[in-house]
Amino acid sequence: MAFFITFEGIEGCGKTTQMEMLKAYLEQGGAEVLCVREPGGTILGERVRELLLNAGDEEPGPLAELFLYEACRAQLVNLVIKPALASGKTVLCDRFIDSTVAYQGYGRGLDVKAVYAANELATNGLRPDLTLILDCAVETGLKRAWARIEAATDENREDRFEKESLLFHNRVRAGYIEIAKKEPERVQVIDATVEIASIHRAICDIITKKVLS
Ligand code: Z5A
Repeated sequence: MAFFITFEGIEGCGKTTQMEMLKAYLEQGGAEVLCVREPGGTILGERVRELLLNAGDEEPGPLAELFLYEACRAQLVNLVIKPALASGKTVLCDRFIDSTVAYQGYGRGLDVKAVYAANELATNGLRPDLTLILDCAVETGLKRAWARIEAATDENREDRFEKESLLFHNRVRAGYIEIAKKEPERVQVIDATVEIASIHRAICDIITKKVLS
């Protein structure tokens, strides 16, 4: 059955690790699964990703940043996510609309209602069936994220957000908690401070109840 699941949280919370583990779990059960990431997943999206995460001399301002994320999203939804869902695949997405609310709304301070409206426009109303927010302290996430960045090659550092202040990251984390409070039916918060295998088990339990039952 086609199902759309998104993974969210601050940097280094473990989204990508958990998405790959869930993909393997679902495939063992016979599902056809497609994993995508934002920003990215299309030719346009991957090019814009470079601008967004490794901006060089001219950083986009908050509004320009918002529209760049939404442009990537519109392209990904139309070219990849909708066709995959229509063909019966389960789609797992590493970040989606809630990242924009948390980062550009709560983090950068753009009007949160305007961010919701921009999301609606870019997705043409497509919403995830389930969103998993992996929650951990900002210090924990950044420590993990920096370890990944230090291991990357220079041209692929993607460290613009990690360089933001702890205050910024704490606003983003608080934004995610607000999102979860507003939409408890869609959004589940998961403790991301424990071992990778325990988080995977918690996610599989949620999937069994919400998706496979
Ligand atoms: N952004 C935005 O502002 N607005 C938007 O609308 C969108 C995005 C869509 C790109 O995200 C950036 O774009 C992002 C927000 C912004 N900010 N940044 N940077 P990204 O997803 O590409 O980048 P990220 O969030 O920084 O990804 P990440 O650092 O790769 O984090 P992750 O995917 O959550 O974690 P991971 O790769 O699975 O794990 C990181 C490391 O921690 C790795 O070595 C793991 O082995 C380790 N790990 C994972 N889980 C654990 C546990 N439980 N214990 C110990 N170690 C662990």
